[in-house]
Amino acid sequence: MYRLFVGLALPDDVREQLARFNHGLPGARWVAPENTHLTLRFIGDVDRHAAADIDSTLQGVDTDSFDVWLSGLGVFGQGRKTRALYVRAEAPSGLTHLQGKVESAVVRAGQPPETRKFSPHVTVARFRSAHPDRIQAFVERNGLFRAGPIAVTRFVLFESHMGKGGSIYEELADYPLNLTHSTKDEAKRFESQRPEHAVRP
Ligand code: 2AM
Repeated sequence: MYRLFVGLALPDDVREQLARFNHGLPGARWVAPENTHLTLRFIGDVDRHAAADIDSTLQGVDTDSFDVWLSGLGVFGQGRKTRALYVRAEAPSGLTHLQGKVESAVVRAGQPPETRKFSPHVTVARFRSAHPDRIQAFVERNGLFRAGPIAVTRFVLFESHMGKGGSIYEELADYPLNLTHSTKDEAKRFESQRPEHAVRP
């Protein structure tokens, strides 16, 4: 079985910027810099045939590249039940458009539709038992965090491997977006960081 999700990889410099958060909040389990990503669609466990079908419909996604910005912090859950700390992602329209296309492709491959609303974010920490006041203070202290523009010129089918030290995400396949003028130069920089070992399911 493959535990899959579709998302955006982040350039190394943005991962480094996010890594600067990784202290000063007791009880937080920080996401390792190499694992930070933006989830477009969580799929879950599927067999090899379903994974190949998903790969095939994702290859048919035809849409333009765009820029995304990271801006400010937020949390999922409330009070002692706060589950995650994230950085908000913003893109005028490109991100929602791509997410819609990915959703249709995944459903066309036979997966059940997503019922939750898309809220673009990059998770930076998770909590087992949260200290709400400390988290609130941390969010306020780092509220001015900004990164971008980040050129989104491809999206990725990730496999999640669950281990003792937390999950590790492997790129199984990636899918190029049509390059637009504003993202062309950024794309070259991002392309040079792309792993060479991405393998189709
Ligand atoms: P996140 O984007 O908020 O961190 C791989 O597990 C990715 O899929 C994670 O980034 C995770 O959340 C996202 N995801 C969404 N729904 C999930 C679910 N039901 N179980 C596990 N991960 C999920």
